[in-house]
Amino acid sequence: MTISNECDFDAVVVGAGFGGMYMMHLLAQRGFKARGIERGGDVGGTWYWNRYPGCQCDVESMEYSYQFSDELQQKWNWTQRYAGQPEILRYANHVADAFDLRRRFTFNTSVTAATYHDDEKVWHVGTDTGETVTARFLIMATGCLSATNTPAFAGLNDFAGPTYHTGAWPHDGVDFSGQKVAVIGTGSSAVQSIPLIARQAADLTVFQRTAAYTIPARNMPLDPERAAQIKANYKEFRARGALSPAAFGADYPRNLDSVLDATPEERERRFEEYWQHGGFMFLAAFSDISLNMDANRLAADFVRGKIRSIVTDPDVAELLCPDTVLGCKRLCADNGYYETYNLPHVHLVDVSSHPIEKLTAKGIVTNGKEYEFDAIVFATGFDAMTGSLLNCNIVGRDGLPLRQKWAAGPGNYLGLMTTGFPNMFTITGPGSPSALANLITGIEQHAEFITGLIAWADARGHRTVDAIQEEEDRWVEIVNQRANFTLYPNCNSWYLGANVPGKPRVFMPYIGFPDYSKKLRSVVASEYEQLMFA
Ligand code: N01
Repeated sequence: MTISNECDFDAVVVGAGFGGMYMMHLLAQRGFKARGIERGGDVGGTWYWNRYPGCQCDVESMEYSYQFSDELQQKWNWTQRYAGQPEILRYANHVADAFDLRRRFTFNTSVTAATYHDDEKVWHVGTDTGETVTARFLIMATGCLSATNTPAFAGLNDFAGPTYHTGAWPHDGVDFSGQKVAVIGTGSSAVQSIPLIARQAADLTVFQRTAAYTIPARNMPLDPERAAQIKANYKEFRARGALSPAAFGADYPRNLDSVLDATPEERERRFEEYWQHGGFMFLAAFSDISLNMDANRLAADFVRGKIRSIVTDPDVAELLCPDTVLGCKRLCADNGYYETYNLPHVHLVDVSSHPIEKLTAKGIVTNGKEYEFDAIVFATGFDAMTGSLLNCNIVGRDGLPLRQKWAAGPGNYLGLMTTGFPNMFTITGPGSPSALANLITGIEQHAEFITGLIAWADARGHRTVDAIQEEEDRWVEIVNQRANFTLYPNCNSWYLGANVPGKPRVFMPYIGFPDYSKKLRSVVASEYEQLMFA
């Protein structure tokens, strides 16, 4: 590599999660001089921050792991079908040690500004420690779900007891024994943590605005024989995974038939089979659950039937039955979520028609009633996909802030580059399969694409690479057309930015990992003719 020495580094990588770590590994391997900056105290990203009880990955361990090193994937032994947060964090640390990555990052340091200087063709990256470093390339590996979202409730700071956000959980854990606890929210983080918080707390009240669909995860110790079988043909297993719509579920059949063509008996039998299998694959029981409203309603009816059969109080069961499109908000996977509401000390408060009015010193007020608590848990999610990028105050060519460019929604070519921000890349950015696919597979794909592109440009003496506005606009259109072909736009999900007041409503992830991969391969094969070099 020959990148100039006019700046401190060839590249700055922001984030030391799975994206930043692999990016750093590839840059180092190619001899690029790179510096990593990470807000947390160590590697792990999502798995460093989300330490709430019950936190586990909804993608099976044998698939939610790096594949770039066969030695790594052969040597590492997962213990569970779905790994929990502590095991995944151990894995991240193992990778950091095995590839000597930790020393390449500066921890406990946040990027506060990143400004492109067109005259030098260099990024100036400022941090909260007062340092500024310069680099030719800026690689944002800040994650899709990193910027926590706490609603601006009136009296937010008035509550006298401790408050916790699932996405920024204390490292030493929290002991809720003997306490009256509130959980606000019923998304994935709440669904995973509520059964465990209920085991500890003396009294637990869940504030639900939208009921979630959750399928039992059916987590269990990983069968060593199955692990050995996969390892014996790991490459083929990974290749099958990459051909799946969301880059996981390599060995599970995807049915091509319609729910609407099945007899009621066959429908029930198939739904039951997938319910028993557990987790996300429920959506693959028939081909049209995520595409056709009538098909979706039948699948949703099946899940509502399950809720009514599990939850003994019929009023609570009705409140827990979602009336939204199944899978439109991200499907959850649980370990005893609905069963938890059968416990006498667990209560459900519906805040759909009577929103939370305010927090007080003692607790939470809704519908004119004050509920008193010792502790409050915000399981209120994230400013997804764009929040962590915008928080870095990125300014591109001609002084254009990214926040201004994305005021009407994130324009991003391939989810990797945004016009006017030369030499800046977003790993699993908006416009890529990102959170609608196996994130580690998407991360590897992006890090390899970026490294290849930088090396290609460098070898030809190009100093900058930028996206082309027309290509970017067309790409945003494609991403939204693909979403409109499905039922995804039919709810207020974070995929659409609809969970954060004032955020533009634009569908952000690209649906369909195999088509996306094909597109990236064609861009490489055309020698990046859709990009602009200078
Ligand atoms: O956040 P969410 P999350 N008043 O946005 C409610 C990933 N993840 O942290 O639906 C009352 O899903 C909100 O209500 P509503 C995964 O991709 C992965 O649970 O907006 N309630 C909702 O119920 C997931 O999708 C794993 O009406 C309010 C909840 O808060 C993503 O992270 C595990 C409110 C937020 O749910 C986010 O999940 C966990 C208000 N003002 C998470 N504002 C893995 O398995 C918000 N809510 C890897």
